[in-house]
Amino acid sequence: MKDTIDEALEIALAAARLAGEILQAGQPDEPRRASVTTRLKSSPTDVVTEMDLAAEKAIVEVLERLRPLDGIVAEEGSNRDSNSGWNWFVDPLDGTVNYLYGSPQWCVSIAAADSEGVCAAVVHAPALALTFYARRGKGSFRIDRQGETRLGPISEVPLDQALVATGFGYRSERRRNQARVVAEVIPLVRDIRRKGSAALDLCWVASGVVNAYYERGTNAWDIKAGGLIVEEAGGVFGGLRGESAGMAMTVAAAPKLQSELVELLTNLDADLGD
Ligand code: LIP
Repeated sequence: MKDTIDEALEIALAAARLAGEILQAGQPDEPRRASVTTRLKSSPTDVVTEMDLAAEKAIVEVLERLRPLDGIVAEEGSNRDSNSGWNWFVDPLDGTVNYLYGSPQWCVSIAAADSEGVCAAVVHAPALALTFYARRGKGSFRIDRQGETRLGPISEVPLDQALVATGFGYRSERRRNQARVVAEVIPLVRDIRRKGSAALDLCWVASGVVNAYYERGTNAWDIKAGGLIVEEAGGVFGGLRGESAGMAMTVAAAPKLQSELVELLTNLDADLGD
C-alpha cells in the first residue's frame, strides 16, 4: 500500500496540473483582459478572474472525490472543516496580476497537512514549464523539461551579497509601510526582486534563484506549499519575534541569512502597523 504522504503528493500533483491546464487554456489575451475581470477584492489592483474561480473549483472537485473527509482552506473561499485530521491549503492562482498581464510568473500552489503539519507540497508554474514539490523528510525537487532535480542545500551568503525577493500587499496603507521597510533593506543587500508570486518566491529561494524572501501579509494558501519546499531544501521558513511564518511576516532563506534578515526586519518593525 502507498504511504499516505506519497498518495497526498500524487493527488496534489494531479490537481495542480489540471488547474494549470484550465488556467493556460483560458489565459486572456490583451483584448479580453478587461472582460475576464469578474469582481474586485480589496482594491482595484487585486484582480480575480473567472479562471481563478474555475481553477479552484477543479481542484476542490478532485479533493472532494478523493479525500472527502479532509478540510480545505482555499483562496477563493471553498473552505471545509476537516473530519480526518488532514487539511489542504489551495491557492488556485498565485501571481494573479502576472497571469492577467501575460507574464509567466504565476502558479498553482497546493499543500497537504496532517496532524504534524504540512507533509506534501506542490507549486506548479505551467507558463514556466516548472513544477516544484516536496514531501516532509524526503527532500524537495524541481521538475522541468530536462527531468527532475533534487533541490538544496541552499547556500549561505552574507547579507550584503543577498538577492532578496519581496512582495507588496494590495492596500495603499500597507504598501506605504512596506516601501518604508524596503527603503531600509535595499542599501544593505545585493538587490531586491519583486516577482509577484509568494509561492514561487519560496521556490526561488529553495532553488537558489534568489537568496532570501520576505513579505508581510501572506496567507496560508500563499506560503504553506512553498514553505515545505524551502525547509526540505535545507532553508528556514518563519516569522519574526518567534512566530511562525504567516500574515504578520514570512522570511525564508538559508539558516544564518534567515536569522540576520529576521533581526533586521524586527528592528524595522516590519511586521507592525498598517
Ligand atoms: C500575490 C502574492 C504576492 C504578493 C501579491 C499578491 P495573488 O497573491 O503571492 O506575494 O506580493 O501582491 O498578494 O493575489 O496573486 O494570489
